[in-house]
Amino acid sequence: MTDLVEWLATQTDDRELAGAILSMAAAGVEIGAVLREAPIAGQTGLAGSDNVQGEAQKALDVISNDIVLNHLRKNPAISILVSEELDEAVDLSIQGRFNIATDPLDGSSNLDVNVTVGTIFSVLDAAGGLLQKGTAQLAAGYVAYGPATSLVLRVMGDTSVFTLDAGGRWVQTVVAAKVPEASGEFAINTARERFWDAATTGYVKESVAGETGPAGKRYNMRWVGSMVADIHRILMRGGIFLYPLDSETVSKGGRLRLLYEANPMAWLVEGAGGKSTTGRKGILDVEPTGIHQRVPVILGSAEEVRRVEAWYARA
Ligand code: P6P
Repeated sequence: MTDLVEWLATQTDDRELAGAILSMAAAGVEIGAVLREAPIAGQTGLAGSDNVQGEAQKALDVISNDIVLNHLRKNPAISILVSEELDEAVDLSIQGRFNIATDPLDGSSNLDVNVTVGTIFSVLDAAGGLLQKGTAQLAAGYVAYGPATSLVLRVMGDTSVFTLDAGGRWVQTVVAAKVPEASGEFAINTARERFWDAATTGYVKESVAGETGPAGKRYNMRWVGSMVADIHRILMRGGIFLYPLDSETVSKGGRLRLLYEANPMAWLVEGAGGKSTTGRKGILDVEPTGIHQRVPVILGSAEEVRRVEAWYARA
């Protein structure tokens, strides 16, 4: 079976770009090992600090961020790190060619109940600075710490999936992920219904109306509350993920972050034939204004995303 190093050689001739990706993959291996033992080490609790978002940091958020920093500091090709866990961007190497934006441990509120969480990352050309549109990404990926430890990665071509084997080697298990065009599964936090706009309300109501409703088919709902887990399911079997703008998040621009959640996930989903939108425009076309900027996130099966876009067009 093909491994990560062999596959990267087929995706880019740029050895330093491959090296930047391998540094994040190596951080993922180390973070996964820490997570597997965390309940024993008593590390699933709070760190006693807040991140720039004002969210209480888990001890493992801080530990994961430190692991990423340690791996990137050792790679002279990495210029700047943007992390959800750090208020400011960190300068790592003056001659570095790449910037990395990462959420080192997304979904960490699920750690104490042993639900899949992940490390999300985006690779940008340092020459373009930090605030580049998602279309400018050179690569993006995530590590999903689940029953298996999976690395989902896209350079410029297909979105591929690797599984960590017992020897610590990333073995390719999906050559080219394909998000089915149609799906009968949506992922949204329905407890937020009272905050939804007309488009979100219309799309969900149409979906739950089932076979006799306007959508003409039965839907199921899944919401893990861990973006990596929800997106991985969609990449593997289709579906649509919605964290739309609502009356409570509108003042902040949304809930999820553009540089290190929305952009990398949109890059991966679109590389597998899916679609992404803020409701009004493609996520990858959003012009960033800040390193911790938030955006509405709707992505997954193209047919479903188009249905949501049609609701926004009517609104
Ligand atoms: P809610 C986790 O905190 C996260 O950032 C994403 O991983 C996840 O999709 C979302 O927030 C969950 O949000 O509204 O269910 O708490």
